[in-house]
Amino acid sequence: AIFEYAPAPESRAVVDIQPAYGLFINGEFTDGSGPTFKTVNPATEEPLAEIATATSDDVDRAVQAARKAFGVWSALPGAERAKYLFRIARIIQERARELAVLESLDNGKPIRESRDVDLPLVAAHFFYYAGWADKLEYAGFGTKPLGVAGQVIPWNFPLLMLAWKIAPALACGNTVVLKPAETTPLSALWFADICRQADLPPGVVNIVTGAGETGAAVVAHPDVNKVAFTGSTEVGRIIARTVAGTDKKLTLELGGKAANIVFEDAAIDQAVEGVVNGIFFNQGHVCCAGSRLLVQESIHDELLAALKRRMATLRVGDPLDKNTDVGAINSAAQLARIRELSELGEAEGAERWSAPCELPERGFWFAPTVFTGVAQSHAIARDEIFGPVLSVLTFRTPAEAVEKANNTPYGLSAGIWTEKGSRILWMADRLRAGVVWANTFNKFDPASPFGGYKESGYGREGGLLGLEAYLDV
Ligand code: TXE
Repeated sequence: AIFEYAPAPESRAVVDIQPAYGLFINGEFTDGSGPTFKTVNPATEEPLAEIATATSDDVDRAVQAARKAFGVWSALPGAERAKYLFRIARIIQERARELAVLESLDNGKPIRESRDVDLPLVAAHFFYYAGWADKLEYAGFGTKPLGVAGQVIPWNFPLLMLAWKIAPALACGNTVVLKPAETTPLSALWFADICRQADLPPGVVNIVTGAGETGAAVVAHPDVNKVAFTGSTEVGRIIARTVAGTDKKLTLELGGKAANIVFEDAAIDQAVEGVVNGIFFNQGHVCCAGSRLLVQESIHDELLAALKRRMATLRVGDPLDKNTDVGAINSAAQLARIRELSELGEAEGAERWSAPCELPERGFWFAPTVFTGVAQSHAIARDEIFGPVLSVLTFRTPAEAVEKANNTPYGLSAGIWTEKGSRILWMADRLRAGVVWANTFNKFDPASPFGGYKESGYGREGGLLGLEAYLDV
């Protein structure tokens, strides 16, 4: 077995969380110069730890450390860099249980997901890019790294987004200054500890915590050669403006409003599972979430009845209970946004149905919800809700499905459910989305490039193409 789990990782005792954490610069934890802030367990609202804020001076220290380390790291033979990455991957596997509990505490996601999805994928990304480190000449993008990569990541998959960013950067010989999201900084700090455990040379990976200003300081630093961002489209635009006119390379992975398209010939039970996974996985805090269900008119009632029956069986609650399907919303701010858009959905005339479930009194919670009778003009059909809320629209023909699916400024992902192979290919050709799944959803693999069209961003992460973002072509 790759992973050895104890039977019930429901106790936080497997994770030793200290009262306070500093920044990780040049291989050491150091104080930040800004005011500290608390990271909170979203399932209980209890504080987990006090976190440092990196000011622009602190960011400068981190970038200088990364700059100095770049000379050493980029000069190593690829096979040597690979050894470090393999070592990191193995330590992640060894510490998977601890990391899974930590991630669920800080983020609110069900332990079943952090244990079975996030952590295995995190390790897989390091293994995958470790394998490329000594084979870059075969990738076709050249072998020259860019320098210091400034990376800013969101809170929905804290450690996995870190892996997507750091693994390819290091494999190509770059060094890194990474800023995790302010609501989920812990697993990045644990990763810093793993870098020490792996004897990674100091300065190759630096972690600076803080809010948006810290991220802005990383992006704007003149000695940063490459910026990689995952987050909101709004902040993506700000970053694109900051980087414009400089020699920095930029990749952006932004929002989405994916259509999950179910045809009348689909295997209904399988499609229902895919729709549920598409929108309720990780509480819907997923950029590629299947947040719009496009269902062929002839099976609308049947599918909706089956979907509601299935939604009623979802267990919402304690993220550390291994039977939980849907955990806590990551923050009060995100909960407010989900509530606001859901209320707008009702006000605009869509019909709301929420799964009957008892939500805990403390913490940030939202019941799995579906809206029917949604029009394309409704806000819940256009805006990214980033929560466990599904908007249902109907179509009659494949052409109408394509038109509706593409009627969004986003273009990150889409799903097709049909038994007809030729229809899958016909649809996939016409859907303006970076990822198209057929008879499955939310499937990830480090060998497969991921990224968006249109306002979902540019550049690809993962796979061979993921190397391009970190090499001078
Ligand atoms: O995102 P932000 P927020 C979407 C989702 C969500 C909305 C708001 O719809 O409801 O965005 O979430 C850092 N310069 N997504 O406010 O602000 C910030 O500190 C540099 C989709 O959390 O974009 C954090 O580390 N960095 C998405 C990161 O950007 C800045 C995932 C993301 O936060 C910055 C998250 C600045 N000016 C939200 N301002 C996805 N694509 O998966 C903030 N940050």
